[in-house]
Amino acid sequence: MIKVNKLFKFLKKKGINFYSGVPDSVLKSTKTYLEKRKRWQHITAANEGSAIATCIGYFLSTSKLSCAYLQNSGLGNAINPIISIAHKKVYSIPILLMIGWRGSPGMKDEPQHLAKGAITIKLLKLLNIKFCILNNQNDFHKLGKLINFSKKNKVIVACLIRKNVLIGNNKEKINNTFKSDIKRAEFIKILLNEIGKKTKLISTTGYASRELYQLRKKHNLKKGRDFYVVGGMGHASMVALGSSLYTSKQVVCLDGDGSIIMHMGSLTSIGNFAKANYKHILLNNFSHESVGGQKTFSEKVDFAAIAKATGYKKYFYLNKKENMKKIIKKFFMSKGPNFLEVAIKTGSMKGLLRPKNLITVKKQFMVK
Ligand SMILES: Cc1ncc(C[n+]2csc(CCOP(=O)(O)OP(=O)(O)O)c2C)c(N)n1
Repeated sequence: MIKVNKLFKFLKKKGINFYSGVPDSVLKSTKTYLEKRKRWQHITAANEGSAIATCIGYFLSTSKLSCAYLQNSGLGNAINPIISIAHKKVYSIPILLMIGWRGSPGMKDEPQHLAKGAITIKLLKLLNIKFCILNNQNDFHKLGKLINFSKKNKVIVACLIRKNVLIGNNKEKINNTFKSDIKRAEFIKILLNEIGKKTKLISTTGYASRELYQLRKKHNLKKGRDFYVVGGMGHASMVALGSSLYTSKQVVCLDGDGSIIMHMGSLTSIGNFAKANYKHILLNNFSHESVGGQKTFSEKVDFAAIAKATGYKKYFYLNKKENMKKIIKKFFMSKGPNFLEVAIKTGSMKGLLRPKNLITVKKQFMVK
C-alpha cells in the first residue's frame, strides 16, 4: 500500500508540481490533495486527451515535467495527443502518466475493465512508453529512475497503480451546493413509470446505469428497454443519436455532467441531426460521483444556453421533487431534440449492483 501524501511528496521532490487529469476510482484518494492545489497547479480535464494536451502546453511554457492522471480505460482517449503531438518523433515532450489500472490480471472487475486491464501493459509497450507498477513505497526508486529518464530523453513514461493500493483520506464530503431535493434514484424511478412501453433508454457510465439497472430489478419496472454504456464514458449521447435516427420510438439519453463534458462537442451533432424522438436528460450533481465525487465544475456551465446554441428545440429544468411528474410529462410531449437538466443531490442507492449479461441486454434493447 502507498500513502497518497507520500507519493505526492516524492513527486514534488522530483520537481513535479503540475497535474491534469480525469478522475478514477483507483486514484480517488488523490482527490483531497489535488483539489487543494492552486488553479495553475491542477487542471481537471474534460477527457484524458485534453489532460495530455494541458501537460504538453505546460511543458512549452516551463520546460518542466508534469503528471497526467487517468484511468486505463482513458488511455484510448489519450493516445491521439500522446502519439501525434508528444511522441519522440514529433515534438518529444516529457510527461508522467499516473494510470489507475482497473481490470489488472487476477483482479475481479467488470467486463469492460477486464478487457482493457488485460491489454494495458501491451498498449504501453506498443506505444514504447516505459513504465513501472507501484505496489508500495519501495517502488518509488523505480519511479524516480523513470522520471529521470523522461526528463533526460524528453519522452512520456508511466506508472500503473492497481485497485486498493493508494490510501488516503477520501471520506471528505462532496460539497454539493445545488438547490435540489431530488436524488438520482428518485428521478429514475419516476422516469421509468412515465416512459412508454417501447421507449429506448441509453444511460451513461457509473451510477446512472447502475441505479437504472437496480431500480428495474428492485421494483420490477418493465416499461422501456435499456442500454447501459458501462464503459466509453461520454459516448452515451451519440449512441443514442445513432439509435434514434433509425427507430420511431422515443430514445432517451440519461447523461451525467462529467460524461457530457467529456465529449461536449457531441451536442453539436445532436442539435443538428437528431429527430423529434431524441430526448437528452442531464443528471447534474457537479461531480464525478461514481469515482469519488471529484468536482466537474459543471455549476459554472449554462446548459440552457448550450442546448439552445447547439440546436436543441427546447430546454427544461428540474430541481424539485414535487415537479418531477409534471416536467417529465411536458418534456416527453414536446418535440425533440430537447434537453432536460435535472439538478440532483449526491448520494446513491445502497449495495449498488452492476449491470450483468451485457449481450442479453443488447439483444433485448434491439427488439423492435
Ligand atoms: C474514459 C474514462 N475515463 C474515466 C472513467 C472513470 N469514470 C467512471 S464513471 C466516472 C464519473 C462520471 O461522472 P458523471 O457523468 O458526472 O456521473 P456521476 O458519477 O456523477 O453519476 C468516471 C470519471 C471512465 N470510465 N472512462
